Amino acid sequence: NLYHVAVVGATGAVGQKIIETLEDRDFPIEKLTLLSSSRSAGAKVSYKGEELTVEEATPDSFEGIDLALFSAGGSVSKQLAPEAVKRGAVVVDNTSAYRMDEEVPLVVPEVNESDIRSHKGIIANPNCSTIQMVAALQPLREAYGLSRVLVSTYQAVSGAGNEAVDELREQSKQMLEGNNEVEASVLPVKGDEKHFPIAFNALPQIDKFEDNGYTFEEMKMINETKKIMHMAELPVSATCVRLPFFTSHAESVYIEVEQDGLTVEDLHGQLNDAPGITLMDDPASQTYPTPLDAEGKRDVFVGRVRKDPDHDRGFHLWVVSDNLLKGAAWNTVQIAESLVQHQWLQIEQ
Ligand code: 11C
Repeated sequence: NLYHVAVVGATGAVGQKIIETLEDRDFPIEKLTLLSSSRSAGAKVSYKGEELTVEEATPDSFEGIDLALFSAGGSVSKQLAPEAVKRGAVVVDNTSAYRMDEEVPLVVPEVNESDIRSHKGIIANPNCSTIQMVAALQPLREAYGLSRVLVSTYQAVSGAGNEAVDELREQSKQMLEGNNEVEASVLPVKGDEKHFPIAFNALPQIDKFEDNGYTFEEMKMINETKKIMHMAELPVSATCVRLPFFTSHAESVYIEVEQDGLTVEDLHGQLNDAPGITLMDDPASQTYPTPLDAEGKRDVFVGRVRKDPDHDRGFHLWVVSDNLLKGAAWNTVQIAESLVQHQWLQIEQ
């Protein structure tokens, strides 16, 4: 079967990667419709050697669409995803608009692929920093149980979109020329009251603050992890930090497992056999993944596996993945492939 697919947000950082990934995977497409806000309509994007014109997304754009991949911000998804579903499309949504909705499966295929089956038209793609962490934790949880997760992130600016990438580039140029009074108008988060330079800096704020003192990004890691892993009671806490590099998020993850007496080699064994995981861990040869290693790759890379010096069931991991691929476009296309493979596109409810 071939499908009529729409990409909503086709000119954005993630939308572009979705189009590239559909092409790389030779996704069974009969027709590809590229949609965006009116601001970007008219732009040309190439797909399989053809120049396609991006059109403005309206409710009627979804007539005849089988599968719509949304990545144009939460408000666009809130407004248009139900319109797409009404017209018979299945939506894979990359925004936070529906992730915590009980009716909407939140899916990382290596962890909970079968949740897709119960969709009612919308499947949510988790936050990038959550996806790579749960993909790495799943094989360990299956083998040894999991009783606690503490994570600190080191996140790339592309997670905040193309404007943040441009801001890092511009500030870096200016600072290297000796001008330290650089202008900041995007990071840490567009629309918040204050902005700080990201070049040669570290910003312990990703997204806005919630009333409990955590940022929304930190709360996403906490809440989404519990939902994806079906572990509502799992203790999870997060500190999310933005650093001045372009692509791939890195994470220092501390976990406590349920089984006693495990070794680093035991954990290596599980990670080596896990789908979508590449283990890069050999301190003797200085082997560990960095954001540059992960850039452009679909896997989640794990290294620096260590046993906690004071806790027999405590382990530390370093988890790195391309935030625009596994963290967004690739996970979205994986969900789309799963919908097609299992014939879950038809809504039976
Ligand atoms: C960042 N994790 O790096 C965010 C971007 O909820 O899909 C992903 C936003 C989302 O800024």
